[in-house]
Amino acid sequence: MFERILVANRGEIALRVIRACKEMGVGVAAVYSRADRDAPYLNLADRAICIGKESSADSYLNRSRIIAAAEVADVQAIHPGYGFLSENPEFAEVCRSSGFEFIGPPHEAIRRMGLKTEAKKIAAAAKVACVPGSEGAISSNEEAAQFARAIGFPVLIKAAAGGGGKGMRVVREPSSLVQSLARAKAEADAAFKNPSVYLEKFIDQPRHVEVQILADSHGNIVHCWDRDCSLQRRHQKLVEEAPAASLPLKIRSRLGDAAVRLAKAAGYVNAGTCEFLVDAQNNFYFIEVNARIQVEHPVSEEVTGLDLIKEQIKIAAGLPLSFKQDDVQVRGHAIECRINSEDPDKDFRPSPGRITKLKVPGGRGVRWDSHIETGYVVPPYYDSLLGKLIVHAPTRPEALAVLRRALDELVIEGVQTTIPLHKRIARDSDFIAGRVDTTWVERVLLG
Ligand code: MV4
Repeated sequence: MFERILVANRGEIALRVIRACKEMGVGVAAVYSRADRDAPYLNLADRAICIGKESSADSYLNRSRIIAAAEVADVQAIHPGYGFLSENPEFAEVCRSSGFEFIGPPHEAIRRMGLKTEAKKIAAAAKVACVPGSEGAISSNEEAAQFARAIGFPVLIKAAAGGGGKGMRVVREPSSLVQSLARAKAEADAAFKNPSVYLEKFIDQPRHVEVQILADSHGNIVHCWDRDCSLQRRHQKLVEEAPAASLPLKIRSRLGDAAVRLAKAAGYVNAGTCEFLVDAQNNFYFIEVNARIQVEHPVSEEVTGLDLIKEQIKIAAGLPLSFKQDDVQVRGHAIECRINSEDPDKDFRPSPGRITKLKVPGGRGVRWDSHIETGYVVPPYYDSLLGKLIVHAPTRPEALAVLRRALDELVIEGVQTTIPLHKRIARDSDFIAGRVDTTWVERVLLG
């Protein structure tokens, strides 16, 4: 096992990794930007190293500063958390060529999964159902028209280097295809420095279901079942739950098997997620792989009993998985609410500032993953996640009851938060009945 690792991230996920290291007896060094110098979690690390000014570009995205910090702290491995450099293949490569293990997939796998067209080709070869569309990037207007005619309108143009909803464009009729294609390519080039786009049939009001996988460096791969992440606003997830309540076990088993086949075919190692769209008839279609640990990993931890961060560290250290697929069983139901410092009344505008009062919920079935405390100042430079409220109970109705009372206990003053929105969701009859999809928040709740 590693003697010491570096956490190349901030906020709640930095604290999450620090906690895992302490429990494992692994030393841990943290990095911080000038904006985070007073962050309380830094005191829980063995040491903390300043890597630059407030802006992400000068700190958490600065590869050479992070490598320099790893050298100073004399660590053997680097955990990237999520966001920032977590899915940057060049960073993963630089870590390894500088003599540090990257706690994540091999850089080749990150690069392949970063191109959605590549990921889909691997999925198709592994007999994983994909959304009908172009096999690979579109090379001409004629080719686009042919595919669109074959699959039928509406179609969706997606950026090959995109993901997470960035660079998507719906085309409703043949007459607007050529212009939409030109605009999508220009946008993709500007956003991702890659003009490549592909085409998919537009799935109407899908649910978003994803499968957590763990792969060790000895060829063992398991899935850790599914999460439903359909509750989103502008591609920002609000609520996630495990298992996917609306799906029968049969479909969930097939999803898990598909994710494992895909991970095998991709040469995937470490923790990852296969994302699927599920239509109203429970047909599922693979869309992309997230080559990192995700914000919502705790709901899978709660229902499986696994510690996914510890598993990531053990895998990176070369240890084989200590369990088999049959050992990964789902117990009960877990729900996570992302608590952001945003103002739902002002179009979810970020609401940075000082936390003047904090009361954290507790009791049976409640987990609070957060780096904040009373007096903490939420900086304006980074994403606005304050913490994650995770509940776990034997059944979904019981988990909802725990969630409602935990949200009522949670008090955050000094900044605006998404707590009132979560209180509405947790009492909404559609949500309680599981009658939601990826369009529900904007179409019904906020519509
Ligand atoms: C789609 C789709 C409908 N049809 N693909 C958005 C995020 C990215 N991961 C994929 N996304 C979508 N792809 C086809 N062929 C609808 C979405 C989508 C969505 C997906 C997951 C979660 C929330 C979403 C919100 C709007 C659209």
